[in-house]
Amino acid sequence: MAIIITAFERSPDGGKGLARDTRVRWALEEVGQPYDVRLVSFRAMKEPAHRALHPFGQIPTYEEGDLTLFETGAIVFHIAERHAGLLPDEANARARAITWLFAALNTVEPPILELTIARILERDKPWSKERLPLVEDRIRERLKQLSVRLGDADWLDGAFSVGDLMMVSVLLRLRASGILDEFSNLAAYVARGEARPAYKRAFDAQLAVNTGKLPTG
Ligand SMILES: N[C@@H](CCC(=O)N[C@@H](CS)C(=O)NCC(=O)O)C(=O)O
Repeated sequence: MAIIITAFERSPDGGKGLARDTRVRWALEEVGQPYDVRLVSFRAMKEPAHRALHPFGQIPTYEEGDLTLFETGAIVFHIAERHAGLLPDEANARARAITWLFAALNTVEPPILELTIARILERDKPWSKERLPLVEDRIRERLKQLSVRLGDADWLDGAFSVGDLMMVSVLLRLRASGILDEFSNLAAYVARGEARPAYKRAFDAQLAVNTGKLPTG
């Protein structure tokens, strides 16, 4: 069954791979599933045809036959469940990998998103300068805890899993802030994720879209 995902026609990051279609592309590359991409403009994302796929008018979406999904956590989990390569076979190890997937999205990503909001959307507010260090410190606190848990391991729980894929994707959004580099084991962890051939293929595919070349599938 052909898989179709949606992505920005032009990503606001200009192709740095921070738009969330990259995580879905990465998961599909890890499990060796080909996919097509439908590019959508900001305007089209808010129109009824796209909202029928994604109630919040966002990307990415995932279509496979009569199945339509939104939310990268759900999409990546679906891919990991259906295809070998992102979840361990052993039941408890599998449950732990899924725990890291949730931890990435529910515990680590929220303060990182707050930083984006504080830096971009709230930049002009009179209280912005006071709020920014508070948000940054909340991220540091989370990263410190994650850094302790990772220690000198390559991945969060044994072999690379869907939990690492999501955690690396979430942490990547921090690189420009410099905060990631304050935690050398986490910076190395993210670099290990980026060095995976599947990540490189996913990154190159979104870069091609955003630099005006034809999308790759
Ligand atoms: N929680 C959602 C977030 C989706 C999301 O924020 N997508 C962004 C692109 S990375 C988007 O479509 N932004 C445009 C908008 O919200 O109007 C997920 O993980 O899929």
